[in-house]
Amino acid sequence: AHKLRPKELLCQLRNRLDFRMITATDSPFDISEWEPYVPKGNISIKLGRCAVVSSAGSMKSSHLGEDIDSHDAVLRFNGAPIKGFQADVGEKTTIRLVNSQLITVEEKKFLADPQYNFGTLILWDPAPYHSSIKEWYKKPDYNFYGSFKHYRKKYPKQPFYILNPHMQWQLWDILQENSPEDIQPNPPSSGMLGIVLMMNFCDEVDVYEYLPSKRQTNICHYYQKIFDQACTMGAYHPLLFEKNIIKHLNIGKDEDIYNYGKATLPGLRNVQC
Ligand code: NCC
Repeated sequence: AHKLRPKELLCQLRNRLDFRMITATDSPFDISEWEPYVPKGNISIKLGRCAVVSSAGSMKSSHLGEDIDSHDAVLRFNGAPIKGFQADVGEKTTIRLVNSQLITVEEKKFLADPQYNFGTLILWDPAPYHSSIKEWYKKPDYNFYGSFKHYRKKYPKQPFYILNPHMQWQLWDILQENSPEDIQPNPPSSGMLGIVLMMNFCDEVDVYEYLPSKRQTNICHYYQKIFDQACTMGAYHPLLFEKNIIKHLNIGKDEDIYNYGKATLPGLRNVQC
């Protein structure tokens, strides 16, 4: 497979990805049972300089907190904590992208831990390859409906969206087309989904410790003592291929990747296609 030039790749991302969130008019969410819980309209946020904070173990002792918080908006993933880690990961949270596994398997914690009450929540669930919303709804990877409704009932004022299931496979297709080998037939990681979402919302995106720095470690997360190389290189998710694409799109300096694990990506809004 031939790699597209960065510019062409950015246009593919801009033109082929459906960034919309599920709304109350999307069947089968258009029934009365869902009416109190599903947002009426799509997410509308326009942001300047943004940061995406990976959950990698190499965030630990990075002292990147201040740099991260200097951005207009910050995106974090799943259960990644702030408390006790401010110096390394900052404390601003504008968007938290959570997978359906987290909110179902860890529902109690999700409903009780105040760290989830900041900013906008966006949920995603692995869908069958290019399935319709209706097909996916019948067999979600994790049945998140109960937990989503419980959270919405408890915190009705907090914006909480569900990402449409088309995007993950539109993105997967672009990853496959631009990779030299067959990639895992599973959706991209939360990391990759969060990065492209921020590229859609923001003028510029700094991504931290997604491309590993000199601090690279087999410690999976900065907040847990679990050792697993697959966390950085990927097992279920085509993480290695995602990272190759992000490296290809980086407009920052290579030294910034080495020293800070920092890659800089242009927002999609300003790309001329
Ligand atoms: O671990 P996870 O990911 O929550 O991490 C968020 C994103 O950070 C990037 N990352 C993480 C660790 C690391 N060493 N290097 C990294 O680059 C990845 O881009 C990752 O996506 C997920 O993608 O949603 C994932 O979620 C966890 C888990 O479901 C949640 O943490 C909730 O408990 C998955 N772990 C397991 O299923 C055991 C993980 O595979 C993917």
